[in-house]
Amino acid sequence: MKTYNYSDLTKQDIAQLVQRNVDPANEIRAIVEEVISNVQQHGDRALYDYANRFDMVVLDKLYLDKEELEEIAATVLPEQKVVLDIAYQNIYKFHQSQLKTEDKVETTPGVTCWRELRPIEKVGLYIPGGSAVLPSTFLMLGIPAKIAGCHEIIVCSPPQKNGKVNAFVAHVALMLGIDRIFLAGGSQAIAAMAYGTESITKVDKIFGPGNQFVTKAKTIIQSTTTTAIDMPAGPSEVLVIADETANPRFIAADLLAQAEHGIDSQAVLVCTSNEIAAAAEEEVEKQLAVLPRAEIARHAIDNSYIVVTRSLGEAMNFSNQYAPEHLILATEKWQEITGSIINAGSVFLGNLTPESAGDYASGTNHTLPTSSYAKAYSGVSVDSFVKKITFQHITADGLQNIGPAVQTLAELEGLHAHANAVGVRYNPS
Ligand code: HSO
Ligand code: ZN
Repeated sequence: MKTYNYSDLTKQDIAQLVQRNVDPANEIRAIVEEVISNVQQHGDRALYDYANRFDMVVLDKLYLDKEELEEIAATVLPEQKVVLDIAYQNIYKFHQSQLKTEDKVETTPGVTCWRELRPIEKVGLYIPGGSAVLPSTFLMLGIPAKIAGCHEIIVCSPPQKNGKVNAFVAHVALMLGIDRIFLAGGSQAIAAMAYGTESITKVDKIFGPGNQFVTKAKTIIQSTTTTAIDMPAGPSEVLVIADETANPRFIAADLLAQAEHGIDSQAVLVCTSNEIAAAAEEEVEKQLAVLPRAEIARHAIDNSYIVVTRSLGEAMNFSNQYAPEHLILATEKWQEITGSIINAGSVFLGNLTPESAGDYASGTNHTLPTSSYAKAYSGVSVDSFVKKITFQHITADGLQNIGPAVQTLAELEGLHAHANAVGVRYNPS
């Protein structure tokens, strides 16, 4: 892995190092736009055609119903169901705690303001089905949607060559009480959920990761329709901050866990110790050699790097500029530095907390902001599936108390009708 000394890096060097996922040529936009317009015009017909063209399957129906899902899920083994249940329970427990009723606030005597949650009525979940099928992602999106109380949950996943979905995906649907999965993948699935087709309802918000076509489609429909998206997603990434108390074997394993996701994943090590950095690099080679997805991980590692710093403070400085999706603090001194984290999607503390735990079963969500979007976005949570509506109530006393200020402010803006809407209420008769 390329290794840099933090103290040798200029501002521009750092800006370049932390930059990722740029798409200057915007190459795939034209292709995706064509798919979107095709789905918009031809609805279901276009989805059948794309299943044929892209997924190599002739579908006679665009969805799988409950009975079919049960049949597909029948091959899931009891011990696999047990671990899916453990993940489900922990994710449920953690996300349930996010549903909080806020206090009512009397800002002035007689003037009360508060916020109440309401679910987003119709949500669309995209469950990828590419090189690694991720039923865990279905749990991460489906559980908060259920807790939020969304009325309609549309699920799209690309059909396999047999016209079905993976057995674990079918099983998770049943765990969530979702009894229909639409067999649509790629940008066509996003278009279908954003515009609606004969069989797929147009949704208010679309969630879920996907390849660059899916991501491009999400960013396009976000500005061309009234459908919102969870976040702009890019390739997955991890940044490990390590010091002399870290274990090089653990560091390497964490870097590779990220690297095996895709050839464009990034795994960055920021380390205060030259020895630990060198040992971790050696370990990466050792562990990489025996990984089933070594080829993918190798590409990602080639696209990754190490930064050696003089202190944990410098390391955190770099990390805050990188704004990683996942941040691992591989140090016994993690408690001393968590306060200085400014930008990160999800943080893993100490030497015994692997990112994999959060990917699957500890309870936190793994749908997180990548490509430095952690500077402004949070990961998916129950909040992502609700709106927070403000309410206010004013009594007769409250109107006397707040009214004159409102009237004067309205008049100084030259908006007399606004002032009048207060004035007429002083004497209701
Ligand atoms: N690390 C991925 C999530 C995932 N890992 C799913 C395994 N399965 C993005 O946060
Ligand atoms: Zn992962």
